[in-house]
Amino acid sequence: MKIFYSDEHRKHFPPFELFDGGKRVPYFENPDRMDRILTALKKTDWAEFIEPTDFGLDPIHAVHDKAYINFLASCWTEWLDSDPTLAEAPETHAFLPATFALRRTPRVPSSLHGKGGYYMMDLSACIVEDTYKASLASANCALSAAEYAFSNQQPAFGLCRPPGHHAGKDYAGGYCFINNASVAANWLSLKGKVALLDIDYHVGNGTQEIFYERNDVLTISIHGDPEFEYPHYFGFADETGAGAGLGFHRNFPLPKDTDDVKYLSTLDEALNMIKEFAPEYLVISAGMDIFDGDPLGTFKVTQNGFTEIGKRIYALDLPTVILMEGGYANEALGTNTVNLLENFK
Ligand code: SP5
Ligand code: ZN
Repeated sequence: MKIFYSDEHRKHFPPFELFDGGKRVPYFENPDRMDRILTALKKTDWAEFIEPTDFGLDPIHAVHDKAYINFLASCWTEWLDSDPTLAEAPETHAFLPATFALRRTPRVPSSLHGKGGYYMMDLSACIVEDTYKASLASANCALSAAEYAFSNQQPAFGLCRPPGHHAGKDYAGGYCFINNASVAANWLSLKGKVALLDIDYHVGNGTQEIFYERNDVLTISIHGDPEFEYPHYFGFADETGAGAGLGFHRNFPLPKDTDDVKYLSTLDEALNMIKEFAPEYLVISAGMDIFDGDPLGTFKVTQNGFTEIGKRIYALDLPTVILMEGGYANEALGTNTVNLLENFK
């Protein structure tokens, strides 16, 4: 199986994030996650690693607001230039907003810190020197996998970091800056109908927003119920799309302790919707944080559960682009990823 991967992500390693209640903790979405997956994939006899191609900014601007992408590009240097005390130890800092544009005022602020609160949803999408570079490389992994799936009508895996599904048209959040899966799905939508299934433990709120009024890309997310889980404001069952997109979005919010049996029966429902939609391409936002023991999740999906999930998705028999999203039980990430992918080898 072709695996699109770039080492560019390594320097995106913020020294901390702010957790529930403002607790300062080490950054959960760390480069070690990729190392665990790389090690496990290299032990198989079917993983073939390929550097992504550079698709430029057009396919990213097709999904994201240009001014937001400009903010990502310039935020770090603008911040450093504005505050000489940062230069003494820049690696100990990460840019986060101290104010938030509550319920989205329409005016885009002109100041850096105003923009921070306008373009960021939470305190986990910390920006450091190479965040933008890493995010572009991650999006290129997704686009390269999509192009491979299109040209060869074969599955491909984008080992993307940072992840993408929480990033909206004009905001970062939840470790995500560019919505890799949406960029890939939008690129594929020019070739044919696309279904995008998000199995990350957290709702793919960015993806939901980006395609909410479209009927050419069916989006489905299975996740921890926002009644109790991050990101709290999206992912409810009654959000089903709007305008032309009405009926083309579906959320499956699930309770704590969801196990293999419950998860797989929900997955079957989602897969049936996809069959009925009859897409030409399938994109999977593959988060591993549904795993029993993930520090950011509450589900109880087992390592065999991942094999079974992969098997059922594979049975749809579609050119499938699988893209890495979350997953923070680092010791288990390699096995879980291999288990999901080996069905497609
Ligand atoms: C891509 C992805 O999986 N992003 C997830 C971002 C989650 N950030 C939320 C932080 C809130 C954590 N609450 C954890 C409670 C642990 N007991
Ligand atoms: Zn997640």
